[in-house]
Amino acid sequence: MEKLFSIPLLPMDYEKYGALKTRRVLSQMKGLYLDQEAVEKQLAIEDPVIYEVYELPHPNDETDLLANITVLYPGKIGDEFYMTKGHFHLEPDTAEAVIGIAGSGEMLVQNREGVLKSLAVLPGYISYAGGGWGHRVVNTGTEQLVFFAVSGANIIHDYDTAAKLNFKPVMKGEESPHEQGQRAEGAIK
Ligand code: M6P
Ligand code: ZN
Repeated sequence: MEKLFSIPLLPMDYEKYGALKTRRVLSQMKGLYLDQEAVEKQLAIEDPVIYEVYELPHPNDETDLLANITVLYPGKIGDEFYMTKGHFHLEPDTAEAVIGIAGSGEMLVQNREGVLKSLAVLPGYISYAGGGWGHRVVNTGTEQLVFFAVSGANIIHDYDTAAKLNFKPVMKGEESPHEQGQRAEGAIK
């Protein structure tokens, strides 16, 4: 494959360019929500799509980049906003950068010692999580949250560590790490 491509971020017709679409529904991630009663109540009605990931075509080679666009739907399970599963990168534990395209949300980042911070996911923002920071994106708005994420092409997603740390889900009406002054904004530390 030629290691060259150029794709418009909008409109969201990435499949036309060979992107692989993966759909994540609530039943595939139900253990991650704190309010299990709300999960069961929702599943008894329907199993909603929480997010879709479009993986742009890339060679799975250590010299390349994994470039994904995620569409995270607005909504809540009980008081907890819709969110991605969240993961760490196993070796090579490389960084990930997220660029907001539409909507509003947060990237919660947590290291293996459990320190939790939050980065903005908004149009015009780039948020960078260095190696060692597990990450989960939460849609705190009322529109679709669309973001572009890029990391090393040969990363291995580690969902188990993230599930054990159980990134704190962000709840409506509750102070997020943003408001608690833990927002890692601006300076590169
Ligand atoms: C972003 C990237 C991907 C990830 C996706 C969904 O696009 O971080 O690597 O797969 O979000 O996140 P998760 O895999 O944690 O559900
Ligand atoms: Zn990642």
